[in-house]
Amino acid sequence: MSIPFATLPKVSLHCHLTGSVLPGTVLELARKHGVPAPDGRGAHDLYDIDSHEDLDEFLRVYDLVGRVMRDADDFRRTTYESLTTLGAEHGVLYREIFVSPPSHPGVAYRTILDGVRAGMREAKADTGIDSRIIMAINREDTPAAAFDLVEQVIAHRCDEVVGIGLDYAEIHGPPGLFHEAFARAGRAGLRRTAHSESGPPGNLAILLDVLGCTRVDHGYHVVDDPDMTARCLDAGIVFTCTPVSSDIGRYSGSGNGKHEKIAAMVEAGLRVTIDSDDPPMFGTDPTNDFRILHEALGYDTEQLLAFTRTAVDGCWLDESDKAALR
Ligand code: ES4
Ligand code: ZN
Repeated sequence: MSIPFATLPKVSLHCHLTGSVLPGTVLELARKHGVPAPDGRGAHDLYDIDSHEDLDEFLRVYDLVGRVMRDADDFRRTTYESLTTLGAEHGVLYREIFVSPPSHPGVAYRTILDGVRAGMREAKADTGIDSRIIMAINREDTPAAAFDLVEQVIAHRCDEVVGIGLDYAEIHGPPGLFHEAFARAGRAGLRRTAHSESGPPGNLAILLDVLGCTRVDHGYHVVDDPDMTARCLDAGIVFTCTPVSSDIGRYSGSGNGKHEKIAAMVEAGLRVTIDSDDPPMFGTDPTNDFRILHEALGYDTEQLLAFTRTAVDGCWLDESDKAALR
C-alpha cells in the first residue's frame, strides 16, 4: 500500500528561515539589493551540496543567503515561502521557525521581527498554517552578542516568539559559553533549545544542566550513552531530527543512508520529531524526509503519524492551541 507522504499531517520544529530561501528568491533579492549571491551557476545549482567541503563551507553559503535578506518585505516573503511552498504544501500544519538575526548583519531586530510576523499572518490567512518564532543565537558569535540578542527578544516581546535556540557550528561554540544568555531567557519565561549534532557527546549534559533546554536539535549522541538516554527518557526531552540534512557524512559523521541513530532513538522510546532543517539547501522537503525514513527504516503511516503527535505534544504552543492540531 502506498503512503500519501505529502498529505500526512506534519508539525515542523526544526527549520531555519535562512535555510528555507528558495534559489530563485535568493537571486531576486541579491539583484534587488545589489549584493552578491552564492556563487552558483543558476537557480538550481545555487545550493549544490556536493560542492561544499564541510559544514563551515556550507555555513558561509548560508551566510551569503542571510545577507540578501535586508528589508521587512524580504523577511515577509521568505517567511511566507517557507510556510507555504515548503510547509503547508507538504502537509505542515504548524511550524516553529528558527530566525537568526545575526545572519542578517546591519538589519534591525525590529525589521526582521515585523517582516517575519507579516509573512506568518499572510501564510495563515492563505493556507491555515500556524507558526511561531524561535530566535536563534549564532554560537560563532561572542557570549556578549548572544546576551544582547536575548535582551532584544525581551525588549520586543510578542506572542509569536516562543523561545530561543543555538545554532551554527557546534565545534566553534561550546554550549556552556552561552549560559548567561540562556539563563536570562529562562528568567523571562522563554523556552530553550540548542543544536547538538557533531558533539562532543558531553554537550548534551550542558544543554540540559546549564542551558535549561527541554528540546535538543539533532542530539544523536544521546544513544551512545545509556545514562543520558535514561535521563532524556525520564525528562521527556524532545529531539528534532533531520534525516536528509544529517545524512551528509562530512557534516555529521553519518552519511550511509541508514539513519541508524534515528532508528536507535525511536527504538529506545525517546521523543523524536522529523524535519528538513534547511530544505532547499539540502535538496529536501518535509514530504521527502518522511519518505526517506519509510524507505530506509520501513516506518509505516502509524509511525510517521507518531512523529507528528510527538511534535504536537513537544511544541511550544499553549495547551489550547495544541488541541487545535490534534
Ligand atoms: C546550522 Cl549547524 C547548522 N547546520 C545546518 N543548518 C544550520 N543553520 C544554522 N546552523
Ligand atoms: Zn538546524
